[in-house]
Amino acid sequence: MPFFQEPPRLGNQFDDDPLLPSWLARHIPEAHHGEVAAELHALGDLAVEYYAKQQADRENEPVLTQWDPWGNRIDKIEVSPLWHEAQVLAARHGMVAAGYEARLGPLARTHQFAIVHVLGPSLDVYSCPLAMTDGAARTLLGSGNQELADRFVPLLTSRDPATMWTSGQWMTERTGGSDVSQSETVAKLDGTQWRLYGTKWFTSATTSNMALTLARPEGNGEGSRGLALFLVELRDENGRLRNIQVNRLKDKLGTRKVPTAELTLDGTPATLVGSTSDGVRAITPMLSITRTWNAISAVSAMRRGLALARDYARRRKAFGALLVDKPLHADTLAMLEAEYAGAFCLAFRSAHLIGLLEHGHDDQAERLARALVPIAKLTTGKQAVAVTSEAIEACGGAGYIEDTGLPRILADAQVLPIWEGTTNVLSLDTLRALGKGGALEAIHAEVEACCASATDPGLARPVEAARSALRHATAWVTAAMPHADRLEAGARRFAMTLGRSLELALLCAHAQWCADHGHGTRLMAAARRFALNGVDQIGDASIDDSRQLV
Ligand code: MFK
Repeated sequence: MPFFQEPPRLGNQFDDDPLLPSWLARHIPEAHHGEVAAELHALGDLAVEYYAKQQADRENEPVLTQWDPWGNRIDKIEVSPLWHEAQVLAARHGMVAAGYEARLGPLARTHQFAIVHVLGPSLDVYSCPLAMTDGAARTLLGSGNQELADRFVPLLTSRDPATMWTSGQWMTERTGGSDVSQSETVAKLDGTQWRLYGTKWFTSATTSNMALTLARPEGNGEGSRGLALFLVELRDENGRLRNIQVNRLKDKLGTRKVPTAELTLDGTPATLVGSTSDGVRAITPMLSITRTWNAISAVSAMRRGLALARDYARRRKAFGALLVDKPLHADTLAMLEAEYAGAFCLAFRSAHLIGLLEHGHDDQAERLARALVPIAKLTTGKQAVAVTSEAIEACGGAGYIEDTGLPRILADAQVLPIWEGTTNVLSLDTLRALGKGGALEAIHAEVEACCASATDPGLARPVEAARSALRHATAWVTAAMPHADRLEAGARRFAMTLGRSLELALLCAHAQWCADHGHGTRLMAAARRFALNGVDQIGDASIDDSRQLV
């Protein structure tokens, strides 16, 4: 009988998660914990079912038809069959709505992102329109425009697939996706109606019902202060795009199921959300929410890659033993599991903070959240690429073959450090957040509270690694502060060190809680391994060396 390798399989994606069940047991009040765990267990099975559908749907991608047979411009985008199902599942399971429901109070975000974490990786990056939908709802709620909030938020946060709307976020133009201050789209008043003219270069999920976008009202000055925030309803009552042309779909490395397009706006009717200026500031609630989605999606991508790599190691024999019993293979997977555990704690702590802020004002939580959101996004984005790359390598050559479905995990993860602010842009945003004052102190308080709670002697070394890396980062930033170039050049190493210190401290605290509450000592092992992977990345690289090298 010739040999055929069994493929890796997924188990229940809630029960098998090494972090999520204990995280929920720790944070969700007892009165609700049973029902939330049961809901997530059911979603854990659904994730397995949709993983199989994902494989079957692998080759379907969005198709743009620009013209009908009679020469009319129609610009119709047909998404993949799984995306149609994802839209129904997302509404039904509250992937956006759960974050806005009152039942769990400040833990609504923890509940919502637990759902996203379990189901998201099986839905072919449908998380993209959902993240922007969530961001749009939050932005409208905070905009002071009650009329728009009353009209659109119930649609964006609906659990009814027939009525739920999704929203896009159009910021990127040919002038750039990072420095949006140069945006060329102009807003003109036509009577009382604003109309937008310009090109949007990277509009993800162009099949959404509405979008929030930036444009410069005629006569406004240059720079980001001259931009204003607008809401666009994409289609009229007959389903026709409102003076919007879809020029082409983007040919991307990954996220190929997401219908990302280049658009021309040619008199597109739009509604002003707030004032006729300061649009970048007005859209920042959107950025905080989508960056949190990004961090959770990074963690989910790691989880999916590791679930498959772990299972494969239990099915694949080489050199006389199962891979899982080979010391080097086990060592490699352990390193990845530790990265996942740290990333999970930071992403879910950010989600928790957002929930706290949405349910009451707390200065300390606000300062901490302002810094943690970019730090979590940039740290987990990089980890997702590294971990998913290793996870497919752990499946050997099969990991490089498209119809195993494995390479897509890496290709999709590669977007996570790019969109929603690149690693460098977010490193600079971290400095911007710390510049507001009080944020670094809030990070210290967070790390210290976590470290102080981790009293088991088995955690002593990781606790010290977290504390000393944070001390080193603080000393570095204090010394670099007066030197603009030095500060900017080291911003990524600084932000990464903050991210890794936070991850390790949060992981130590959770590991201690698990050990004390009957959830085992696995996460203590994860904390010890994470510390070995390296926490402190501070180092004053020479700016002159950099100049010579580039
Ligand atoms: C699975 C996940 C799915 C996610 C799907 C999403 C798909 C969408 C695809 C995309 O659209 S990707 C492109 C997304 N683009 C970005 O994320 C923009 C990246 N660039 C930045 O974040 C820049 O830092 C920024 C555009 C904000 C810089 O703009 P400015 O105008 O040069 O910055 P400035 O003047 O410092 O900030 C203006 C105001 O906003 C200031 O407030 P004040 O006017 O009160 O002083 C800032 O403090 C504030 N601000 C900036 N960033 C903030 C912020 N406030 C809170 N949070 C922030 N992050």
